[in-house]
Amino acid sequence: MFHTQLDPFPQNFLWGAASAAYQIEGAWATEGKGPSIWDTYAQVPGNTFEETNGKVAIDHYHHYKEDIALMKEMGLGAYRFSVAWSRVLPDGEGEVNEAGLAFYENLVDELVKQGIVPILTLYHWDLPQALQDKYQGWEGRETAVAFEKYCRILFERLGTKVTYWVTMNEQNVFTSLGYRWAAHPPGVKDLKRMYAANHIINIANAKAINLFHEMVPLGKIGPSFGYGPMYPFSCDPEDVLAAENGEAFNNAWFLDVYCKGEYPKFVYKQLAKAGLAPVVTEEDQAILKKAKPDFLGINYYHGGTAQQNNYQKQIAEKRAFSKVDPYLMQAEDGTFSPEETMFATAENPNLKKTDWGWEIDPVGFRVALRRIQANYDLPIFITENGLGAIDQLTEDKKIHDPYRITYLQEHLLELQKALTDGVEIIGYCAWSFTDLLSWLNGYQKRYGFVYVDRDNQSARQLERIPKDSFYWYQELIRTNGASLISHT
Ligand code: BGP
Repeated sequence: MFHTQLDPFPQNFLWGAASAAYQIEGAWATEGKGPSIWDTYAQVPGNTFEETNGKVAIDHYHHYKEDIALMKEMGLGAYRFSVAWSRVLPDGEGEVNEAGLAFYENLVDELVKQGIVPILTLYHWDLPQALQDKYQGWEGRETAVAFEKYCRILFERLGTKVTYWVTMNEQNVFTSLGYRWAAHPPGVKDLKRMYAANHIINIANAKAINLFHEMVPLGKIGPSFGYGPMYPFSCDPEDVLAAENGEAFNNAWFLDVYCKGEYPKFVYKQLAKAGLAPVVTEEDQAILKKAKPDFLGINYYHGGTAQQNNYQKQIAEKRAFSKVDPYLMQAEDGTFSPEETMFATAENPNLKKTDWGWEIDPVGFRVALRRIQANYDLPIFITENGLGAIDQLTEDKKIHDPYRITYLQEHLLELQKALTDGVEIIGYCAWSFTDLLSWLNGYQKRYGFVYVDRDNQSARQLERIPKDSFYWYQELIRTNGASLISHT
């Protein structure tokens, strides 16, 4: 599809950048903050890359004014950050830590003072350790109740100052890394527990949205989902069906609950057959149905490619030898998960990759935006998109990162095409404003517009140095996106 001329970006388009508390704040045990599951997890040798952790991170807790001054210099319109739950409620549900809350009040005040729109994420993966210990974290319904309490405190204190709120960051990612692959806390490999926790998180998300609509009628709230469109590997109808299955399992399973208040029937049925479906009460259904997000936050890095798998043949063989339902057999012997029987993933030969093997797919960004609009018809806020790379600091203290500029340029051009197609997009937050801690890749995988001088072993002076991409984005913001086309 080709447009002879692209629509300009809307006048009120929000040009932003994003971060998350654990990845930048440091001050992990300062002024009353309680430990989070990430503080605990990162202390176990072998859990993270070269034992990196967020104890100091880039010490944004003590440098936030300096960081906001750089945002102001850049002309940034919006800044997405997350609140560390255990800084506000050290044990997750009891006494408020006023010093912790004050940090976020000051941060928001400073942003507003500098004319930057704050976007507040309520949960970016750092669950209070106390809730993990008491209630098995997201597996306990008590944690959803505690989340509602925590949200109430923030809505009360910041509801008049912050318009945009994000509930859960990438529920799809943190549940699968936490419970399918044991690569994030709580370090479990158990699909039944994953689907059970995922359901409680859905309830927590819905409770937060419902409460927000009572308490902050002028605000906007929605989850941020890590969306990757699924492509069929070929036009073989079996591959097309595999891609449909991939979309359903990877995306609709989450987005339908957020936007329609119910699980997609197809996926639920397959999980039920395998004994993996979550228990959904009538009360749950009512909570989910009532919660309508005002926008969808989308984090876009890449999609995936699906092809038919060879499990069908194996299942048929199993069926021939057994009277047991093959889905149940899979669940019991752990050989297959239901989605593994429905699609296999493949490499896309058309796409280049980052140094960390992530596909680079700007057109997939447009595909994603179009599909989301078509299926859910909500305004979209891009809450993350960016390139992780190894940057070199030159002797004269510069960082030349043309690869990052190219990546962002190509993605934003596709976003502009999607806008021209008719997709409603509120704003775009690049990941990330400063360099920060990558959950599993330490400090050498850098995403920021601003270089932070530290490495995996030493925090050094944490000097902030704008990269070439900083000035490129500054110009883009100044021209409200017009420089995108003139540079193409
Ligand atoms: C998203 C997370 C971010 C950030 C980003 C880059 O999934 O929401 O917190 O970490 O991915 O990921 P990584 O640091 O693994 O490269």
